Amino acid sequence: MEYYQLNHSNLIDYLQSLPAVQQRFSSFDNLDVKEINDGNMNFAFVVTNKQDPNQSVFVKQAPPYIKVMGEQWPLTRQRMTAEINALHYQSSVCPEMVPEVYYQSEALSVVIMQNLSKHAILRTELIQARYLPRLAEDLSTFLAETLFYSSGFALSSGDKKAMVSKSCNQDMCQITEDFVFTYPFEHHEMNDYNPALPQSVIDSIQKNPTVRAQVAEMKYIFMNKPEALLHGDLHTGSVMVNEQQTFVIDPEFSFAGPMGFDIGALIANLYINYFSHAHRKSAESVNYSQWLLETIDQLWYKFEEKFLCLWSEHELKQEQTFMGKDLSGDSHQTFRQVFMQQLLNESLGFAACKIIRRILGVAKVADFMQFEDNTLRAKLETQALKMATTILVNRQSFKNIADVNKLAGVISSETVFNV
Ligand code: SR1
Ligand code: MG
Repeated sequence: MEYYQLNHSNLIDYLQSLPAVQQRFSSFDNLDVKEINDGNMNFAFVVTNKQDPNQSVFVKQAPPYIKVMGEQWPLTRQRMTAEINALHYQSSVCPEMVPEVYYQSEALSVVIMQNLSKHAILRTELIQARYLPRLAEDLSTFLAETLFYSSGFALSSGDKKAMVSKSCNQDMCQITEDFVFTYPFEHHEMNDYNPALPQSVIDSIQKNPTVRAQVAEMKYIFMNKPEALLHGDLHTGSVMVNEQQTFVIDPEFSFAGPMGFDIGALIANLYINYFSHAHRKSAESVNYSQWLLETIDQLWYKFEEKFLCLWSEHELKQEQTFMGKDLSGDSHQTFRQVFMQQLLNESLGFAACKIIRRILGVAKVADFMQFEDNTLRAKLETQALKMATTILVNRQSFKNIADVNKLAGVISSETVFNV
């Protein structure tokens, strides 16, 4: 089938032609089509049976350009192939946290899936200071399962290499290389600075050789360490939640990369949200800020525990170990500790780059943009930038996440500049 764009007038006929979708609706006579304008890159629709709102599907189509920019910003449709590949992989290892795919077409770059009508975007919930008791538990499970089972600890050498070559998502990786690791750190025309952010604060990053060298190191790791099949854009806008369930959506940036990139993305966005709450003095805000730090702590420790557990269980089952027979009795333990420490350091390095790009780069986040007072926003951005540069430059010396949380607490209580 040749590619064509789905829209309000052809979508229902298209859905009705698909047996996998036919069974989702008792009738096609009274369907409501609602375009969802949240995303920047793709077209998305929710189609609902007006007579029974429980019957609904979510339709996502990648056009051969960036949706919000228009046709003059071409982008291959490879991202939908990557998303379909990732959704299948993620649901094979962690089915309870990935929306069910009903139908996919690489020719039309379309995926039709479960509509998460009872869930909300995590970023929005965090901005509204909602407590989510399952968050750390669920996200640590998602990270541990998706990262472990696509790593060289779980896959045979041949399967791992096949996974890497199948998961090249060149165009989206290029976007990340430019918009996360390059433009925010130079004076690029695409950057967008809060007018109230002092130039000295911007210069303390862009003109700081130590920071620039560390960012270059993170970019190099991003480009050269195909450790596992990543989600690739795991910020809090890629997670949907309610009090009972957590879903991870939107893996169009998926590729074989360093594990710390996914972990760091979540940590970064939780710290960004932390700085958006921690300046408030009410008891509710103090408690919520504390909950955010506990969530970050739990996310890392639960991830570490689950990842190590999957690793030992796998080796017991296979009766084969990654590093061969342990002659001294503690070589495995030593390697695992070194591995997890290195992963924590890389996660912190990536988290730092992700925080900085959301402040100096073009792609902003509502956690900070909700503040109409630019001076207040600049104060919070300055705190977050200080946090990011400190963890970036000292990432090797953090031995646990509790010390990173302590740093966040200290920075959020400092006066960063006179406002
Ligand atoms: C132009 S950069 C757009 C950003 O949005 C996506 O969510 C990715 O994070 C990407 O870097
Ligand atoms: Mg996205």
